[in-house]
Amino acid sequence: MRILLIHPNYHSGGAEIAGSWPPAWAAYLTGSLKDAGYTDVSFIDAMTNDLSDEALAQRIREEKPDIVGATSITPSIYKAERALQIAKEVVPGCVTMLGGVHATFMFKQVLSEAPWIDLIVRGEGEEILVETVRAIEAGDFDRRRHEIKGLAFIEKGDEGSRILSTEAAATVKNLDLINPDWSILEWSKYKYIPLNCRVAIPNMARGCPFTCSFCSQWKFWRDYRVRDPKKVADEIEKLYKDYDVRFFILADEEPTINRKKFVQFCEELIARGLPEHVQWGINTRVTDILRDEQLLPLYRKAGLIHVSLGTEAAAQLQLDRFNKETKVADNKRAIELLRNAGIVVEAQFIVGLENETHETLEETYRMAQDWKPDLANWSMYTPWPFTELFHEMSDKVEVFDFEKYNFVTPIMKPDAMERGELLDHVMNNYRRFYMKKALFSYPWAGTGLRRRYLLGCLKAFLKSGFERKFYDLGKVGYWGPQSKKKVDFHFDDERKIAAAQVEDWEANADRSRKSRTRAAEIKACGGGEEQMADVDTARADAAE
Ligand code: B12
Ligand code: SF4
Repeated sequence: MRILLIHPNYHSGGAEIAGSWPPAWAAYLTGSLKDAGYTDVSFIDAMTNDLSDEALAQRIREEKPDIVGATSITPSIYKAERALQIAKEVVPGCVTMLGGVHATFMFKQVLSEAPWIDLIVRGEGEEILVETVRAIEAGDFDRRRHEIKGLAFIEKGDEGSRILSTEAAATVKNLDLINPDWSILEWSKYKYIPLNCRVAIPNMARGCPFTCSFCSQWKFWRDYRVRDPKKVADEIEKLYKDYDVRFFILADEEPTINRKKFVQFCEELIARGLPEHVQWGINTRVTDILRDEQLLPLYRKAGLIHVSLGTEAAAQLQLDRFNKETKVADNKRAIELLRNAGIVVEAQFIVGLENETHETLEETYRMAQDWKPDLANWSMYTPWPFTELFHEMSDKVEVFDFEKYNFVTPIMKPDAMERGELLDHVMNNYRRFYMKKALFSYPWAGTGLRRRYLLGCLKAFLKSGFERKFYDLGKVGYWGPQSKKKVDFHFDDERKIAAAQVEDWEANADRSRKSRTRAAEIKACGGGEEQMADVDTARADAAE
């Protein structure tokens, strides 16, 4: 079996400004395939190599694959669909499959708009993929596909075609059994601009026990699982020794909730002397930082240099609407603690909901000044169609061109302003924030690594600004405040939610209404709280 994996060539002017990043999914899936005996695996990173459709077609033709798999997040979906269409065109007999968060939740949409995709893998890919490849190899996939959990596909029958999905597969229970194969990546291509070195994205924990209303990740990974910290340290050591990786971010949503394991991980890195060579970053929650005040020096000693905090909003009402379970005052304190520990801290704001005004945008800027993070980010609220918040406000979502669902394009139009004005105010926040940092903060941040890191971040910002890639400003034609009325986000109005997808949502809403009624009935007849899924229990499990 020749298996080819493709990372689609999608770009947007957000996180990419910090460099070119290696696709972890390809390493994790290749590792599982190889462990199962499928060693003929190759990988095309069309994104990093910026491959045109023609160049991609040529590469696929050369590979002559039996199976082609691509990944998808919401904004890369059309590029992923197209990559698989190209695969079918140049190698008509190959099996095409798609995985990733967007395909997982939107399989009805995807199979409606891209019927050339043979199957969708829903959820974590490692185990489902191996089972599927075995069935394809045995030649009985058409029969077995109904039995393999975690798939979706089009079934053609006498009465037409319909989209079917099998039962959801279980999550990978023992993450330590996955041996990612990092050798599948072309390492010379991956560079982290702030430290001018190679970068990797290993995974220590999967899942998040919180349930923020704007976020899809807790739904995707479901239960929280964490790897043996020693094994993660082995992996970091290998990445450093074999591939000269000197910076990594943990791919995790919530790496610190299990404090014991996180501390063990840090101690393991220190014991191996890795922090002398390798620095790293995480995304985490404000509440964990407050909890770990005393441990922050240890985290720094282990090489943790960058913490991105989901501070999200300047107003408590908005935090509550996001179901964030934090307080505005907590944000300021967490930032202060991280800075005192010598860790670079980044505050993330989500802006651009329907109730955004110039005053609320200004408030986020004032908060950024007051809290004093080293870096600040204003992400445009993006209504992932599989989140609570999307369904709550779906009558206000007008744009279904998923390619623009990327944190940098204003998908929602605030009631009080045009999208161009929103972009302009956000740019104004960035200009003022980073101008002050460049003049009065970064150059004077001591002489060590912290200063070098901050100046490196500034360089990445300036580079993307100069190339007009930041927030896709070049693409949308933004040239400063004078152009705010003329920017064009090039939304494709033809893109709509497919009928099959709408039916699926309606059926789900109906199911959850019924299950709520059932739960209420059980409670009313004395069943008690413990009969219902409990987020707090999940959190306690995660923290163990
Ligand atoms: C690292 C990262 C990046 C890196 C990308 C590195 C790379 N080249 O892959 C950088 C920093 C560049 C980046 C950029 C962006 N990112 Co990003 N990123 C992440 C992050 C933190 C980790 C991704 C990861 O590696 N996870 C670990 C791997 C193992 O998981 P996975 O990719 O989901 O793969 C598993 C399954 O999905 C499945 N699977 C996936 N693909 C396939 C394919 C097949 C064939 C099969 C069988 C299975 C399968 O199996 C895998 C193993 O179980 C996630 C959040 C998260 N924790 O996942 C956000 C995340 C993926 N990013 C997101 C976004 C929006 C973006 C940007 C658009 C933001 C921006 N404007 O900058 C850009 C888009 C970049 C691009 N051109 O594609 C969103 C996507 C949300 C959504 N609903 O689509 C996420 C989920 C963050 C969030 N909080 O919402 N990102
Ligand atoms: S804490 Fe982060 S990953 Fe978890 S649900 Fe909230 S936003 Fe998503």
